[in-house]
Amino acid sequence: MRRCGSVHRLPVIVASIIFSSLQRRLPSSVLMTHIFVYGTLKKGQPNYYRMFDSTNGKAEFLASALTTQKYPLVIAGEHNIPFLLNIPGRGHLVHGEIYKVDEQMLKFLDDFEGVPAMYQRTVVKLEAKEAVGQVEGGVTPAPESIVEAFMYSATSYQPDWPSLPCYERYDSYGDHGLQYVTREARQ
Ligand code: PCA
Repeated sequence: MRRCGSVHRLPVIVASIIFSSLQRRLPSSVLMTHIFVYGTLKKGQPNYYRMFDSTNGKAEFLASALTTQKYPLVIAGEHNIPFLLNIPGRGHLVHGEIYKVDEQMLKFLDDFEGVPAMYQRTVVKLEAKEAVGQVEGGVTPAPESIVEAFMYSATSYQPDWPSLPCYERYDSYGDHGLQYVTREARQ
């Protein structure tokens, strides 16, 4: 009787043990991801602090940026939530910020943004603006360079959302009077 099945599996098992122990040793910079935020996660906006709560993970500002295509950025629903609608060519070039985040922060943000029910994490092409020079553990994109990052766009939307006023730069405290209702303030 041949029992070579288990013999052949042995190198695979050994390799996967070595690989998983190596993975645990990889510096977190290897698992960093770029994310473009355009709404309440931006500097000065109501959820910004969540990106700098170390219990959520790690985030580093890299650069301000502008989408290379127009999108409608609307404020919708009873809680005045900003949503970028995945309808390229409508609305404005949208201003936001690129951050480098670790895996833990990415998981936190996916959860916080209600992926996939409320937002979906999609890839967007951006033009980097003012860079802040060298940052810890990485290099900022050169001004005017084209970079890609993840962003949270609306998973789906109500039929009237595309005809809502749209903004090129989100500000919860803007003239529109549609201040974001924080999670804590919701009934
Ligand atoms: N949070 C994400 C998507 C919209 C929002 O309020 C962001 O700031 O990009």
